[in-house]
Amino acid sequence: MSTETRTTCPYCGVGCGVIATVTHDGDISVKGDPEHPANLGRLCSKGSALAETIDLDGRVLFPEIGGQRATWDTALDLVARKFSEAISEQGPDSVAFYVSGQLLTEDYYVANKLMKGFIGSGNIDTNSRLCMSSSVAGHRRAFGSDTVPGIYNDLELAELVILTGSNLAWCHPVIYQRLAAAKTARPGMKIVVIDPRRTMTCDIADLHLAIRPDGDVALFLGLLAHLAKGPAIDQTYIGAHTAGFAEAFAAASAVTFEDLLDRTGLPAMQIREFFRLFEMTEKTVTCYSQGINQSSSGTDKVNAIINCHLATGRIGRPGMGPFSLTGQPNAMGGREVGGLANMLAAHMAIESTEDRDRVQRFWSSPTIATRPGLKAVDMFKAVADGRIKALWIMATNPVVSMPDAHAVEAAIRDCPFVVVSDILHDTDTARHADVLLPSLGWGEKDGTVTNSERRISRQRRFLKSPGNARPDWWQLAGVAQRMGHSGFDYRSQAEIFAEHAALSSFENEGLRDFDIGAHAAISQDGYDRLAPFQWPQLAGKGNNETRFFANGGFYHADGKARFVAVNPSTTDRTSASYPLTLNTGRIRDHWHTMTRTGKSARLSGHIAEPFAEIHPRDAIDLGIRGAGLVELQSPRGTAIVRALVTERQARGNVFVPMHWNDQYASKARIDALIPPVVDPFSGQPASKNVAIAARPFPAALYGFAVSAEKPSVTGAEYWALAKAEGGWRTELGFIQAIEDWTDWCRATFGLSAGIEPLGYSDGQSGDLRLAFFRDGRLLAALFIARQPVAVARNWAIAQLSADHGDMRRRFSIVAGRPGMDQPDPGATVCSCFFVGTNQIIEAVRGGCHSVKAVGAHTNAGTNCGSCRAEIRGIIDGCLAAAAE
Ligand SMILES: Nc1nc2c(c(=O)[nH]1)N[C@H]1C(S)=C(S)[C@@H](COP(=O)(O)OP(=O)(O)OC[C@H]3O[C@@H](n4cnc5c(=O)[nH]c(N)nc54)[C@H](O)[C@@H]3O)O[C@H]1N2
Ligand SMILES: Nc1nc2c(c(=O)[nH]1)N[C@H]1C(S)=C(S)[C@@H](COP(=O)(O)OP(=O)(O)OC[C@H]3O[C@@H](n4cnc5c(=O)[nH]c(N)nc54)[C@H](O)[C@@H]3O)O[C@H]1N2
Ligand code: SF4
Ligand SMILES: [Mo]
Repeated sequence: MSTETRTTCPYCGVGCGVIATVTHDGDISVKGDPEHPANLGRLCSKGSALAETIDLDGRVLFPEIGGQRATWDTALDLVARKFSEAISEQGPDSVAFYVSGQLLTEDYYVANKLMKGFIGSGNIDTNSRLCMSSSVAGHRRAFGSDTVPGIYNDLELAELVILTGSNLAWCHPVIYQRLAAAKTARPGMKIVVIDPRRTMTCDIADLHLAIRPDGDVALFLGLLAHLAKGPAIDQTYIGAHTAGFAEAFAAASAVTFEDLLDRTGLPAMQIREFFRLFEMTEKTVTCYSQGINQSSSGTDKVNAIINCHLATGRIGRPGMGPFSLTGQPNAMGGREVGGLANMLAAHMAIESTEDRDRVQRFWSSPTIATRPGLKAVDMFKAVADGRIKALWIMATNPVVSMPDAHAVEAAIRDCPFVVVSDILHDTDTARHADVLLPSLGWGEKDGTVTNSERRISRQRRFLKSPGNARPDWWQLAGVAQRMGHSGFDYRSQAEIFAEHAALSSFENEGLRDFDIGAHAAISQDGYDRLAPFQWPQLAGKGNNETRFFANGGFYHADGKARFVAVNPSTTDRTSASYPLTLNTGRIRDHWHTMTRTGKSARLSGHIAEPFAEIHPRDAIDLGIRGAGLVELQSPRGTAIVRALVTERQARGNVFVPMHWNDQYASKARIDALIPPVVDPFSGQPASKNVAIAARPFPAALYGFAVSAEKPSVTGAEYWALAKAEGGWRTELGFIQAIEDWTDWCRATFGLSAGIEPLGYSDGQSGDLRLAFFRDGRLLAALFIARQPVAVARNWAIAQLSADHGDMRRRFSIVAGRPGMDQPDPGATVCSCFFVGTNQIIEAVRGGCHSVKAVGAHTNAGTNCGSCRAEIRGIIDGCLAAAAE
């Protein structure tokens, strides 16, 4: 007997449908929902590993005040009292909420309602500020509303898909797979990737433009000027549905071709080829994500792209349009409820007296925020300088993810009253909470999310609530009621959703794009059965047209779109002291600050430590060796990570993932290096273009360890740990040798004094190996060397689960060059079937020259498919090497 629950993946904005199966003895498995329109059964590596990330290890299960367990009543009373006191003493703007695109719509709705309608401040901002706010600002400038015109199917229908500032293969893997499948079916389809790095997404690209950081505005201005002179310009559309073309064209024409070459750093041939493709292909979709949004010119980049689509009338028709790929599972839902400091609710504007009046009447609220609140970066500045007295952080980890992370951490630490609602007990942010509230996580909570194509899907619970954890909306409503506010006596998520839907259609009359009035009277039963649907869905209208703007109908007062005359900005921030440009972003198998994906050995095996991608020639200039450690420095902070020397990287650029934090590494919180530079329109931080310096980290000794218990490392300047099958793996770097390695191991790996190690040490080479056993099991093994340790990692990890009753086996761990005589699978490529690089190379050498053949031989890439691009890369690499 088992039960199946249809729900939605809690990770990226693709919004895949998931079927979770719980057997009678509690085993949980997940698979893609074949009926969900976003994924039609597919899942990526992260989605496939969901069942491994929902254990209760590390969870916060009871409210805590000052680190001590408390009841909900005491905790919520205290929160309500502290917020009320601050408001009565210093006014409503002395409190703030910092929330998240990972909240469900119902949670988000209640948070926004409480802050804007009842506390009466605009001080609710969200990590979407760091994520989508430039797109929101760009949409509002162009369309008069925050509308994503297209749908996923447009990518499949298009003849040209441009991916700019998007690593689709790793960040929206299921859309990538849909696109790759469409291209296989219609090989004539062209794909252009615009990214300073050669990412895995380039695997399906016909053209990769390795653009100079922030060269995008110039490129799309150049494109507009080019289009205006050729056959693709659509004067009819421009005349009927837009305003401001002449000014935009003048701004675009001001960029000379020389200037364009200089600002983009691209060869003239490539630029011409790109312009020609765009000009000749009516069915063009331009997708963009953080390489566009996270920039000091992010909003201008968005408008430069939209300008080109408006000028050609290629918007809102099948296979055409600008397409903002949203990051978080509910980035869009947050925008719909107005969760950003400069929005109101249901896509209404905080600046509009009419809108404010309408929302206040709908809520019957005592007050309403009269002006936008503080945007994330300014909000934390206000926390730092004491203007904010009480702060509630919910479902986000700003000590890791905010720019100027050290300053943000200090601000949170020193703030008089901080509430953190999270699912985990130990995060870099939660450790500073005065009140820590246990939230329900994915699988335990109920609600809705909206994906990148405006599709609203249910997340459904299939697990019991652990400990005393409660939904985020329940926590907010409890505090609201204790503060004396009416209008928060919700009994269920369904009631909140119904209210949200009713507000969306309240006095709407087609004035606002976001309208889901069809669900305004939804019952509990209807909510339980709610199938994924796209908005708008008006009352009494059934399913509507799911694209916007093919025939105009924009949301500016005159119904016309606006061209925006943007200027190319100069964004080379490097200097003699900080000569390199730091770019940051994501890897395939980790999610943000790793609180969930870090729990999965499978996902952690893909890339197990923080790294910096550096071009080989820069590495030579800097004296940095591949696999050595590198220290990165900006005026704000430093980080130590592994050097990954690769030609995929452009010269002068360094890429570091955003994921690692103090729970998993000694010093890899990369946001500590990022200054709080923001886009002037959206307030979104420029996390991808930061001047830094790099130098080799002077490690005297390197180490690698596997252990059954989670290590607690001291004495190593560099450490990075990752979950591994049967325990943990740890990479180490020491400036000085440890005096007594046996004692160090005991303290680090929690070994009792009675356990004596098996050891080997070579004074001359500096190699040292220690292994500790109990009852035929390996408890911990440490490998130390003067060079980066050459132990086969997956072999060493496998020893944690192997039987070591036999002494000879035990000796094999410390003898010779461990693992070198055994086949080492190499770094994990396919995390579904645990297939490593070396196994794939072996298969290629054995004659498998296609991804399919490798899959048939090793299983790699045959489940979720997220690694297919990497497999192809390995095949190409092997074949190229063989041809040399
Ligand atoms: N595996 C995984 N997937 C995720 C997430 C995750 O944490 N892990 N997070 C989700 C979230 S919240 C988000 S917002 C999305 C983000 O998804 P993406 O935006 O696709 O991811 P990033 O890696 O942040 O950045 C994309 C690319 O922008 C490039 N870039 C940097 N500077 C420039 C520039 O000036 N111009 C151009 N054209 N490109 C540039 C970078 O080199 C990088 O390859 O991913 C979502 N999906
Ligand atoms: N340098 C650099 N910095 C970046 C970026 C970048 O590309 N470069 N990207 C930015 C972007 S686009 C984003 S979206 C942010 C993401 O950054 P964050 O939002 O800080 O990252 P997460 O790890 O997703 O944080 C989510 C937190 O919520 C907790 N959580 C999970 N489920 C629940 C729940 O149901 N309820 C509650 N209350 N808590 C829950 C998790 O344990 C975790 O602590 O980072 C931004 N920062
Ligand atoms: S693409 Fe992957 S992470 Fe994104 S929603 Fe689908 S399964 Fe989840
Ligand atoms: Mo994001």
